[in-house]
Amino acid sequence: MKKVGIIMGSDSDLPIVRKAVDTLRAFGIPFEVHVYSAHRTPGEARQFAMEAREHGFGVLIAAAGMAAHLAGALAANTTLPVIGIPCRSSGSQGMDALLSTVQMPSGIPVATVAIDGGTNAALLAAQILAVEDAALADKLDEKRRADAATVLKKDAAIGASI
Ligand code: RP5
Repeated sequence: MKKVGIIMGSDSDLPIVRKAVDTLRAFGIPFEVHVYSAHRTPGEARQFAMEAREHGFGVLIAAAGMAAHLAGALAANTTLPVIGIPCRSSGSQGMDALLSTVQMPSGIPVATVAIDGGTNAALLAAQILAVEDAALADKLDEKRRADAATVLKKDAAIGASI
């Protein structure tokens, strides 16, 4: 199976990245985690993206806060799908990172998940890999069924608690 590359702009983004890591682990998807900043280490971020395909990656996830250019900077240097996680790390509640990540110019797409959306970033990465992996697609279907069952259990219980 192709690997998922998870890049964060700072180790202060780790609590959000942890959610993505836990989700990928639960599905048995191989991954690598790195700290490369679009601003502080632009050369390393660029090189990682340029070599990602030949190094066996299928999807990249970029987590960054504030003026969050990491996802876009990676996307500029690869045609692998790039998923951006805007992180809440300033007084702007993550809106700064959301707009910086989502407002890409035409030609260089970034699939942006919710502010601090580490779990969905990993699920989207899994769904992309599952296009060519039937066993992984089955695992994703099973998770959807389990999640639905959890909601229906809550529905059954809600009447009694009100
Ligand atoms: C961004 O600036 C990082 O992704 C992080 O969310 C934010 C703050 O970084 P630190 O000052 O905590 O290293 O580039």
